[in-house]
Amino acid sequence: MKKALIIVDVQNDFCEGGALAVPGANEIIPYINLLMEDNQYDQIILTQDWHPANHKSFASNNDRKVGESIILNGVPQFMWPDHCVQGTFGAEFHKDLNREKVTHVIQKGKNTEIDAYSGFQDNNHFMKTGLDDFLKYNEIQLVEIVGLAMDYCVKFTAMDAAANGYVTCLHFNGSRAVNVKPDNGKDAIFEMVQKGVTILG
Ligand code: VGL
Ligand code: ZN
Repeated sequence: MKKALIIVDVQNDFCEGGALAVPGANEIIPYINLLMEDNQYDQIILTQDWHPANHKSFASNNDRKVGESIILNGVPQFMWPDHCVQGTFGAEFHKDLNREKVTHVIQKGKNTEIDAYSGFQDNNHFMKTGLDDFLKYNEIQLVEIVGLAMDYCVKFTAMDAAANGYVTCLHFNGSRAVNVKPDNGKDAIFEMVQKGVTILG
């Protein structure tokens, strides 16, 4: 059985000191590096949040405050601080993440009009990113998922992986939630389990 590790959005803006810092984010980096050292994966894929500066998920581009919600092209959209702007330091992968064994990178959130939490597709399910095609082409049957943030991009990537027919496991210890509301991380676990994702310790 061929296995892939999907490392979601381990970028400076989601790490300590970043524009959208996820509590405890830096702690998962050594854990992820150890997983990769095991040489058990046929593919190691990074996803990268990669927004144009005028992206509509940014509060600043909608005359809104961070934390508000709007309807953007028919889909609820949380208003985020500016983050992961293409070509900036904040969008770069954290320097401590070992990228030697990475085989593929998927950039997402490039369309100004719609956000993309999942590594597989836009939030309006309009455009696929190429991740599913890549996994199918490489005959991957099982995916393990780690990264940031467990209640947004990790959750939607894991649920889409399960929906697309992959045996899907989330490494709880390799993920951290942003917890805009205190229970979001815990709720995300329940949602993922309901959608067929296995949680590993
Ligand atoms: C993410 C909020 C906005 C994530 C990306 O990587 O979880 N969250 N953009
Ligand atoms: Zn984003």
